[in-house]
Amino acid sequence: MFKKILIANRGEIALRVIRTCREMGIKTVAVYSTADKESLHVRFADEAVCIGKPSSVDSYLNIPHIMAAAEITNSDAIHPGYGFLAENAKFAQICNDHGVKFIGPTAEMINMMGDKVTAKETMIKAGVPVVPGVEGLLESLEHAIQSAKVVGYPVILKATAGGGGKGMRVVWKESEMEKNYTTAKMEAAASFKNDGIYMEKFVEEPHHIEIQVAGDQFGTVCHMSERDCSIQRRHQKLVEESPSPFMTPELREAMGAAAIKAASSINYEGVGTIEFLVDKHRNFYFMEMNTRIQVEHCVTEEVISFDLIKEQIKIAMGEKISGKNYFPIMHAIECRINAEDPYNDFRPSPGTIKTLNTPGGHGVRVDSHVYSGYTIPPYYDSMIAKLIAVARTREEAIDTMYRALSEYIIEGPGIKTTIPFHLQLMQDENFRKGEFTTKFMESFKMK
Ligand code: MV4
Repeated sequence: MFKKILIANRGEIALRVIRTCREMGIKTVAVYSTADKESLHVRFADEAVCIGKPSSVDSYLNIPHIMAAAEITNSDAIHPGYGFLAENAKFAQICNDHGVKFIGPTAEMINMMGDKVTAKETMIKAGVPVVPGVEGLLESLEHAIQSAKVVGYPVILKATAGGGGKGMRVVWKESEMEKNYTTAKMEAAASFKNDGIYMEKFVEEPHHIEIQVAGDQFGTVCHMSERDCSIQRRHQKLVEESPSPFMTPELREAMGAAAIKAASSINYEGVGTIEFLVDKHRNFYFMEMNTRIQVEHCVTEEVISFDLIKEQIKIAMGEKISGKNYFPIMHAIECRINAEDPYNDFRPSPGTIKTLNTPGGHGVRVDSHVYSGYTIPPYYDSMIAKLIAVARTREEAIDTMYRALSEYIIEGPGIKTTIPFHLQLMQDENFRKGEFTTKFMESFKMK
């Protein structure tokens, strides 16, 4: 039904979407900033339109420029990828109002899940377990102090318009409430133009486990099992895997059912992710829903052998999904290769790649937009590749990953990457045992 899809993104995800479109016989339109003129997504798309200057606000976030590109190319649909406009309800609405199908949920669904307090209230109504706390927004400092007495310290303050960890504050005792409440509110106002904050019990040393879901336009929802994303640093994921080493068949059954309940409660259309915190007793709590394809979708694709981008496009075209759930038949691990220096606080280190050797062989997948001679622009995020290892067992997947990382050469003046970090992680005793929580990176030291 779609003849042509415009991809409102760049980098590896733009390439990823182009690849599936090719396989489906759908024409593609790349949009690009002047900084990305030489990018592979521009080269591999059937058509390409320059949409502005390097800065994201002038290009990949510029709705009028993107809509103009969709119009002049006669595109049927827009794939937003992740980041940029992927969870912008206004953009989704504008696309659909202009007769260009937004490949993703409706503006209403994005809004509902984008406001975390609304999302939590919706989940409570649907019977999905949420982190204990106070319902609704905090009305005042006095309200925060009284609420914390009920919830019990430690508590965490979060921005309702936030997500992904921005503007969060942990409060350990009452004497620390005032300064944390004030800074959380100020940060929320500055970052999201919305100073609404809410309170939860702070779950100590949780696992971050998310469930992939898909829903069609006819109300059918299924889940595709979990990804463990506990290896994060400053709320940036570094490694994701599926299945989670912390998972049990019973927990997967329960979390899968809760995720389906969550997505069904809003008649969710598209692929999405339900993020849960899981405590040491394997109690799980809804945290937020991501209404987009995620960076780490590849690990799910590999363990269930399924093209999630194809599924997104089919759902957007109005096809029905089967409704059966998917369970891992393989083990996959993804390492994010960023142009960052792991010996120097993961500081971004862009530059021009002079030497590139990409790993391959059995059980190796590389999703990347870089090539020898490519200049990593300083304007966007620093992820330059995703390296995914797939095997029948976790142990073998780690061995394959280590081998692949050892073959990976990315060199150029000033360029540092996260490869040395991943090599050390794959040899870490606790990681190999599958013993890690979201606190893991706080104590990880590079050798
Ligand atoms: C929490 C939490 C503990 N208790 N909420 C961080 C990202 C954002 N989505 C929510 N986050 C957390 N919320 C409660 N009630 C701990 C974190 C958290 C975290 C979560 C997932 C992965 C890494 C993390 C690192 C620090 C804190």
